[in-house]
Amino acid sequence: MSRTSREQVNLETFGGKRMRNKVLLVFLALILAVVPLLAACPAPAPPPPVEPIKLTYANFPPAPTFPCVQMERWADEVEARTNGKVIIETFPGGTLLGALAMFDGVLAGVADIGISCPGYEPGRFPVLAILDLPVGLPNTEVASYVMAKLVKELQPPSVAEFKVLTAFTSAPAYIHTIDPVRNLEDLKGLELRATGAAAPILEALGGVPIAMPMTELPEALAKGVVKGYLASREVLMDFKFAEIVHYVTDYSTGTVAFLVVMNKDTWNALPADVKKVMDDLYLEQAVWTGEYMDGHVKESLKWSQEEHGLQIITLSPEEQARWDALLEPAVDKWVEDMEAEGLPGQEMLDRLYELKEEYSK
Ligand code: DTR
Repeated sequence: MSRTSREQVNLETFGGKRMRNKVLLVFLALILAVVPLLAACPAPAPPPPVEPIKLTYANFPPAPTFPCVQMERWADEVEARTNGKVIIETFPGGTLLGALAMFDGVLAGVADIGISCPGYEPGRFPVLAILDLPVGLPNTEVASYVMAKLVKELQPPSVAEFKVLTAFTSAPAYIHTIDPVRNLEDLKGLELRATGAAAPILEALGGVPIAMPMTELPEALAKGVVKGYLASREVLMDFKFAEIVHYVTDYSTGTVAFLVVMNKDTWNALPADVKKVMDDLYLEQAVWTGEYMDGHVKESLKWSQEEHGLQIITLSPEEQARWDALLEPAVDKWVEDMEAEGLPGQEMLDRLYELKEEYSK
């Protein structure tokens, strides 16, 4: 190859470099021109927001009471565990449905979810009355565990038209009175509010039961329609009953069952993952409520004693034996009633005692 031709070659190479630089410059200019244009373009539209599933939850007593406290906890848990896919609108204080309209209201779809005491409607939930019997459930946590397990295992026909979301009990009920009740003689003929299974219990002890939901008790006490009541001891503080009743007789007459139900059509329309969240909460919520309630009863007793001089009357062992003897037939009667209906009353009762042992261990 001659010198000239080599230079030629070099010149060509140089010329090629210049050309490439030009292309690069044009390319850069293009990018600089296009980027601001791209930035100005609207981003692709996000997918339309998925509307959360809104469910209504009706409750009958005022917001600070334990049925409502547990409702708010359940609602928060469902909202958190479904990442906001479900929103629960809560209605405390009978603002959507009152105690006696609750179960039918949920069936009719007035509320998606509702809570009440089966015992408020005598005869409607005969199997569940087992939880209202004086069967010696020591505290709310144990009683609520037993209740939730029994409802699941027994599947009583009376609850088949609902989806049961959870089931628990109130704390054990005691006799609260304006005048002291130290023995059966003091109780004889005394008119006290007692509802559901508590009514025959009070009758067996010689008192006169007057039935009404908890929400009607403040007025009945204030007007002197009743001289006290059978109920769990947290209401001394939550309903300020300690301002009127000054004595609690230290004898547990049993718990009161609560049922939280959902309208079946609402349930069937829920996505599987939401159903799972609610099913997973079934037993957990019952035990949570029991623990909360037991702590709250202690607080209520302390407040009532310190602020209102509440006195707790202890029965002598002989007196207690007299009361126990009178209440034994109430349990036997429930078993007989079940057997008469062709239901395994004794087996159900045995299972209750088994579950009580199982959880107490
Ligand atoms: N013991 C049942 C149920 C009950 C207990 N505490 C509360 C508070 C608010 C409403 C009902 C209840 C009863 O006596 O009605």
